[in-house]
Amino acid sequence: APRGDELAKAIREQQLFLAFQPQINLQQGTQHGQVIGVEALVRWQDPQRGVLYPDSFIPLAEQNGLMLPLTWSVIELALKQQAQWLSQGWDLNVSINIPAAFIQAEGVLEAFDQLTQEHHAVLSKITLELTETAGVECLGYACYVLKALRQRGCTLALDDFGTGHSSLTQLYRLPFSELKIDRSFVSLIDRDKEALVITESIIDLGKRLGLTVVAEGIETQAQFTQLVEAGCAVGQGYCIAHPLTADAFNTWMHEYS
Ligand code: G
Ligand code: G
Ligand code: MN
Ligand code: NA
Repeated sequence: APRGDELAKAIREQQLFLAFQPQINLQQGTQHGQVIGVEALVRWQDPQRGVLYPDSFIPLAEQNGLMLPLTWSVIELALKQQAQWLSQGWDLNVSINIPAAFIQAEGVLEAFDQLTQEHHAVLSKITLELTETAGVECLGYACYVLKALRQRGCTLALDDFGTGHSSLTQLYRLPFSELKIDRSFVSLIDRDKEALVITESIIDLGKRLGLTVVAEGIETQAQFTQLVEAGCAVGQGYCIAHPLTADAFNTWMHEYS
């Protein structure tokens, strides 16, 4: 297994890269609905081990105090990629996974502004998918930062909704405009009546609160259809596309329409 010092070196030497999973408009009712954007998912190109996935190094980053540099690296890659797509005429939203504690780090806004300018990114097409928000009060500095990011045009999404760390309380306390239904519900809706009822209720709740509801982990045609019928706005998952490297995403986009 990789060690903390190896991960620190990997971050410094820019061995992290992003995979992009397309997110499409579900309300056109076809698996070829409009591509709204992508979720950026971090990977580590290790010279010895090959490509490593977040489950094998995010916990390591947490244990070694590396979440801050890792997250900055991801943000910079995501902003660069968004600007690159914009320059080729693709007006895509890019969603980035952000551990909520990150928002409380000193100088977040200044660093965001600096990176945005440097890479000519457009924050109105950036979504911050916040996870582990339980420790974040919408008070003081964290709330100020979230509101300032919203003012700059960022969309704030509550990720993994419905699981232990992502609850109604969080939805109520923080200024979200998007809600992501956790894969653990979506993966069951074609087999389990209760999972379907819960998912439909989350979609209703989100709509009534004026939130954009996004379903992740859509794997089957049946799941897709049930989400469309329940009125879910946006979806991603293997039945639409796997997470893709930037090159593979390019090819996929050209073949998709
Ligand atoms: O890409 P994959 O399905 O292997 O991701 C596994 C987990 O790692 C998911 O829960 C995902 O949210 C998380 N993850 C993926 N990319 C990032 C990232 O850039 N930052 C953080 N903090 N988590 C990520
Ligand atoms: O927790 P988060 O939503 O960030 O997790 C996204 C992760 O889920 C990505 O790492 C991605 O590889 C994975 N993923 C994406 N689509 C599917 C899917 O349809 N099924 C499963 N099992 N995993 C998926
Ligand atoms: Mn996510
Ligand atoms: Na999730």
